[in-house]
Amino acid sequence: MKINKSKALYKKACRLMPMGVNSPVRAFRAVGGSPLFISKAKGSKIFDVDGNAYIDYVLSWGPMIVGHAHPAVVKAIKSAVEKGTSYGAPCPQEIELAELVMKAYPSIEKLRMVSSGTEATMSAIRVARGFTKRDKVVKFEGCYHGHSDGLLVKAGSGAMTFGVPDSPGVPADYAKNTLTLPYNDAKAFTSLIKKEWRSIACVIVEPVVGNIGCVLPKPGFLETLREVTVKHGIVLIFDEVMTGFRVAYGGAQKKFGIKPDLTCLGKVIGGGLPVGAYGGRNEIMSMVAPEGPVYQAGTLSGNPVAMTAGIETLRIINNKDAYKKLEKSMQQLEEGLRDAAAKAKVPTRFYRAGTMFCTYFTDSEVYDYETAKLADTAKFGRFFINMLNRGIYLAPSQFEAGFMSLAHTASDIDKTVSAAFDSLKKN
Ligand code: KE4
Repeated sequence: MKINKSKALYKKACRLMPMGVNSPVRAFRAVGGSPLFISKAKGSKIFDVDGNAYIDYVLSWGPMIVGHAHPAVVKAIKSAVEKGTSYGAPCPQEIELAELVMKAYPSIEKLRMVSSGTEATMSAIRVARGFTKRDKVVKFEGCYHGHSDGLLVKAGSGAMTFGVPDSPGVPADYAKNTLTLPYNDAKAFTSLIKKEWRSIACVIVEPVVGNIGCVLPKPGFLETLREVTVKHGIVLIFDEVMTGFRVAYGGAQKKFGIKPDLTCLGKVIGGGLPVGAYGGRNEIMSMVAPEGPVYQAGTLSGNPVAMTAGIETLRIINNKDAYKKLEKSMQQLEEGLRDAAAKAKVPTRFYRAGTMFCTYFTDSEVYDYETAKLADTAKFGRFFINMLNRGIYLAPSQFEAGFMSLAHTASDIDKTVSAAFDSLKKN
């Protein structure tokens, strides 16, 4: 692929933005090569400024589940924009989107719209602390819940797994209130809670982990989180920013039959515009200002144009046929990629939950952060570049998930599978 225009733009961008990007993963550091500048997107495809077309499995990191520039979504946004872009006051669209979300997530009795997944998780943790009057938060290694200070924390060396900052700029004081455990380790979780429950406000978890690739919960893991948190009055927060409407219309909580106390959403509910949301049990959410004392606010929260994009997107996927089509496409992709790896004799492990997936370059099972890290990232990097040169745009990191949309056709997937076979043979 000729990408001279992207390269020239990237050089300029690097003088203006940190490593030329507005979000780190876009810089292609994990895979090498120069990031592509995208000029437009339509359906399952994105087009770079040099005119190259790619079948897109990043889909803006999940939101574009109906495909890019869906005619109904574009039409709805256009008409919304003509009525003004932001009021800073309540509008009917907030009610409409809230009703759609709450119908799909019965555990959400009251919700608050925000403008990103980070805001959603940060706010959910604050209200859990306000509700329980406790300070500590439990999270799991490898789970990413956005970039608020208290969540950029990794397991400390201490036996009590007290958190230490996972980024400069996060004060040790913040980090020490975040306890980090291995994902899928129900035993470690139960024993930590037994010791520390009196000071623990909440447990936050990606019910399917999309930020170390795609890691599924072991049978009984989520059930243990639910059972132990109920017993000790700890708020269980499902971070469904990625899994929401992706692993099922009703999210991971529907798929696994677990009712969390709070849920965080984002991505799909904005249909490509900035929307996040957090919500759950009424007695917890009534703590949120101005109804309650826990402060949280946002200039563009509930923005009429963003709400409209979310409403239209959910309307399109809110039917059995949509998920039947998504499932059929995912099965075709899964079988094809497994088959390609077997034929090319390259050891890989493929995991998926609904329409989020990951191929690990490893021949051992991946069930947490430590086992995901055993994957051969150099091999993944070569695979990524080979696929890009064949017109397939995957997530530029071994530790990210890929996504499917309603716009992907059987021939898109056939092309993806044959590109994968050629790339794996070359790998
Ligand atoms: P945002 O603040 O990026 O809208 O959402 C943060 C977030 C929260 N929770 C989960 C489970 C998430 O996956 C995310 C964001 N996901 C990343 C992809 N790994 C967004 C892409 C990026 O950071 O550029």
